[in-house]
Amino acid sequence: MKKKYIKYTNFLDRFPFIPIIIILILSLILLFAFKNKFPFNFFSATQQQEVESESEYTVFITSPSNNEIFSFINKNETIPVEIKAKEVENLNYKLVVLVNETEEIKTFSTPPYEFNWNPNEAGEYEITANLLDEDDNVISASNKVTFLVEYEEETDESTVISMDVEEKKINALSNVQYRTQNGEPLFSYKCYVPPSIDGSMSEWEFFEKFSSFNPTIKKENYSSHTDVSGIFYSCWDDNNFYFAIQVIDDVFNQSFTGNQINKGDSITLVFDTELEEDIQIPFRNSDDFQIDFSPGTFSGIYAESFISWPTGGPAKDAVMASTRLSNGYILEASIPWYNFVNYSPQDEDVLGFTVSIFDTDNLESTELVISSSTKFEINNISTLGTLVLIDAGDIQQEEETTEPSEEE
Ligand SMILES: [Ca+2]
Ligand SMILES: [Ca+2]
Ligand SMILES: [Ca+2]
Ligand SMILES: [Ca+2]
Repeated sequence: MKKKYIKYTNFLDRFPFIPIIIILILSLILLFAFKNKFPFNFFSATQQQEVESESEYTVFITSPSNNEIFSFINKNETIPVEIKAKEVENLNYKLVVLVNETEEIKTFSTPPYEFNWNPNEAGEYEITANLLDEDDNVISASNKVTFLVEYEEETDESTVISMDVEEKKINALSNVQYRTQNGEPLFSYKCYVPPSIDGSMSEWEFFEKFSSFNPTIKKENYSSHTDVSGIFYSCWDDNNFYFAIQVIDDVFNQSFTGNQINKGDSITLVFDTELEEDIQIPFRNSDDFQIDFSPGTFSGIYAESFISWPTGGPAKDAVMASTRLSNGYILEASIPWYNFVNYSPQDEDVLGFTVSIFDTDNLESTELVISSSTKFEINNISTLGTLVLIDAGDIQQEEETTEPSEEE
């Protein structure tokens, strides 16, 4: 038998790699078609995409970025808005920034087109910017940027020690005039055991915590709690006023001493020890005290205090300790009451009081101040908030015995 030979073998049999190449080319074409339709980040570097799209717009929002999530802890925090506009030659044009298409949040007539916007409510927002001519016709519209704002639940759980103490607080405030318009009063409990001034906050959990600081001086610079925020505790006994503050600050900058402390990262306490008598007087007198505190440099210069009103000089026999943290610092201090001339503390005393955190990051002097009162101005006593001294019994002792083990 003779086998039947196929004289000419199939073209593909001779070159078996050709179909593979065709498949590869087809898949590449498909990939590029898909990529143009769905320009996901994993197909190309994000950076490149942004540059490409920016060039398509005359007005382009560079901050916030699309799909950015802002996790805020207080209602003062803001969104940094930055817009780039090119070829705006007509001086009568204006740039209007809109949220959710209709709400105008800012109008610019000249660059730079930068500001901080306070959303004040959680939610998803869309921001756009329009370049308008004299007759409010839209000359150019920007890209649309969507972002999310969320607020962590603020847990300023004012430690209810007992109903008696709550009654004492109400009682202390019912008989006096104080500046309700400058914010809620702070309460300072009597300490039966003085806190150890060691730069550690461990013993302060028994005392009332304050963290709702408000931007006051240069407040237009306020953006977020990571720039500057704080947790403040205080207590008192017959000898001293004590406080501890944990400051969150992204850039630590303090190289000043003495009466220049406030130019760097620092704390300032202002007391008016005759609040009721002076309630109509905005300027400082001899019963008002401003004490500035520096945590030091953590490399050579120690923590220090400076009474910048009414005297000028370190607080006598004040003890301070500070600790550098990766995102800020702790300052703890005791100040003998004899620095407060003609004043000695009594249960249920109501004082004018504000604690302020001065923040300097990259400039030569103060960039922002946040305060416990809603307003604060150096020299203006009428901007002070309120501090109430309360003898709530030995709360340190009680807490230790009633809550033996909090952690499992
Ligand atoms: Ca301590
Ligand atoms: Ca800062
Ligand atoms: Ca006064
Ligand atoms: Ca700083």
